[in-house]
Amino acid sequence: MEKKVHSANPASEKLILLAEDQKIDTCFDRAAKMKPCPIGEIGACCKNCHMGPCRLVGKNAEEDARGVCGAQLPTVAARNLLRMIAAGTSAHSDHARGMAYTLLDVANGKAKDFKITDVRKLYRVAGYLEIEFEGRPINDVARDVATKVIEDFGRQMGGEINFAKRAPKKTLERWRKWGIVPRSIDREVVESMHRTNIGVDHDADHLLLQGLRTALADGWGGCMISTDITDILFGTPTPVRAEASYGIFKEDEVNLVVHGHEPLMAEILVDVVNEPEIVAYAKTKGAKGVNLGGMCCTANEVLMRHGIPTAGGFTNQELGIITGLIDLMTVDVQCIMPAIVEIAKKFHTKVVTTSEKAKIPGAQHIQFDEHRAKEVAREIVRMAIDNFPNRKAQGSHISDKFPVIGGFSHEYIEYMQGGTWRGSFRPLNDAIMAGRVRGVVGLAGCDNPRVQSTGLHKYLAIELIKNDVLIVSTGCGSAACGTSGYLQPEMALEHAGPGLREVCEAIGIPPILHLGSCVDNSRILTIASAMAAEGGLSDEIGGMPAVGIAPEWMSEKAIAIGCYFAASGVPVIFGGNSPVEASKEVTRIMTEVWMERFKGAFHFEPDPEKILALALDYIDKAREGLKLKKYEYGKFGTEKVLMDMAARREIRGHAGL
Ligand code: SF4
Ligand code: MSK
Repeated sequence: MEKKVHSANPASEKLILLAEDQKIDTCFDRAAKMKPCPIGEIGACCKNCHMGPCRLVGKNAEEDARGVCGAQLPTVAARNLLRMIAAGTSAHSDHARGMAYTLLDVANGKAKDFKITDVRKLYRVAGYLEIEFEGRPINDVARDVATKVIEDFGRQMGGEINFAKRAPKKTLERWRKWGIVPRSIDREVVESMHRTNIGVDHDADHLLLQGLRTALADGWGGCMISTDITDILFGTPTPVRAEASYGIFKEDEVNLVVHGHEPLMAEILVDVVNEPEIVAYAKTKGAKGVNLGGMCCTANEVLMRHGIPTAGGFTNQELGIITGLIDLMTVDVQCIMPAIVEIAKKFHTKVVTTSEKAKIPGAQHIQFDEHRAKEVAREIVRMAIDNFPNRKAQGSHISDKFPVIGGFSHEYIEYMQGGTWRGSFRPLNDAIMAGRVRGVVGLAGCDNPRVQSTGLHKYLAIELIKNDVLIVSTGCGSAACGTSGYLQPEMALEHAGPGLREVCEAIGIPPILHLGSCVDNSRILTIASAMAAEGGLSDEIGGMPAVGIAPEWMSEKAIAIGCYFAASGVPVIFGGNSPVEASKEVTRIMTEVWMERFKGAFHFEPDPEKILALALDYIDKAREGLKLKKYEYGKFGTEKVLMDMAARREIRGHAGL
């Protein structure tokens, strides 16, 4: 029998085999042993009260089966999905709340180790919030910005979240028509939990509309707030060189890894690890210095702004420890496997939890406090240094690593297309209109041990760019591309179709743009809005030749993200089995009804070839709907990419616009 390959990353596979040899249990073993519950997996189980859990199974389950209270499958499947959205939204948004509070503390002089790094971005955000900034002290503007976004968490008595109006007018009108503009983040989450409580909302469509409202509170609320405030505090990313995979760990330095999602402590660590006293202390223990690396989305945050290397995404967290080279791993919130503590015991690695919200039995807890940030960070770095002499020979010191170019923010992509004063999305829109770029795909979401981990990302990344589709990636999608070498512009350009390659070379961008962490999916929303405003394509996000794909998703946060893209007008395709498969009605609403109302849809498709075909079909149909030039590989005329106005008018003429 052919041996199963667990990961498409050869370095990960080596570590998985080593773990098997040493009888170290990893998520790959547990995934093989623990099959998903076939009832829960498809959304047919309800445990919302203690008359259940009720399993709505059987031949004609959709028509006949009822829980003890009488709830039928569409209700149960929709309620389950809504709870996933609420949980995902609360995770991103609680992270955003922490960022907003920190900005307020900085403005009030209470978080002395932080500062406002990007004043230009502060003014830009103040502009969105209609806050006067000209001639005012920076801290006053920052205080007003923080206060106004904090209102978005708990606003009472109706209203709309502030950033909803950053969406194209037509997109916002659709939301208003269907009553899904979020009032406030916490309110939508609370209402979702209320409506899914036993005996409240039983109408699947009505439940799913609340799902979209909650998801929009995530995308245009929590995620967008988090991205913007992180940019204000630590700088809006610009392209930066980094490295990815396990080879980032150094034999002769203390390896300190930041894992999780929140950037606050990681940002302080970036400064602290290079302090002369810290380096001198490391030398007293036989190390040359302290090497800071990252994992998952905390990694993405500091990679985007400082070029801190990443060891990879979700499924690399246990394997990283098996290298035997991590002296200390800090974990804050989200996507942290508690199993790392058990694996760490087999090596010398210390695991330190740092958030007041998250503890893991067996891990040491050192609470991060933004009011004495450097002090806490230094304590952690010293602990890592003290652990360096305990490093053992066991493990596997893997040397594979790839160069990565990250740091593509909305602002930078705009700047690349015209410079500081003339930045726009015109060249990209023109390239799409001319058929050089067939469309755009957001490749995002987790990597997953239930499939060949990172393999679906790799397959889709290469096939899409071959087909002249520009990729914007985030989260562990970016990590999967980075640890495969695809975030090296030269390597990606080699694979890209001729039209995409020409455009990328003309603008000076790679075919796969690393946009940041999971919360930075909000950058895709604002880029799509800017493309709509630029003209020549759709005048709303819906109808653009754009698709969202999360082929290996596993987190509830991914479901919230998928839903906010669908509500914003983007067809979304997730890999794996559908968590609402039990209900044809719920599936119909999420695909057909959402398409009619919002020009977005949410599909689940386990077969990667079908994901690719569906994505390209959506893109081509959108092109047809916009009356753009039919996409043909290698055929896009001879005109230059960066065209003058007459040439652009000519193309619009051909396109019948
Ligand atoms: Fe069963 Fe209804 Fe209770 Fe769900 S809410 S567990 S379907 S009785
Ligand atoms: S970390 S949510 S595994 S993308 Fe943002 Fe990765 Fe998915 Fe977590």
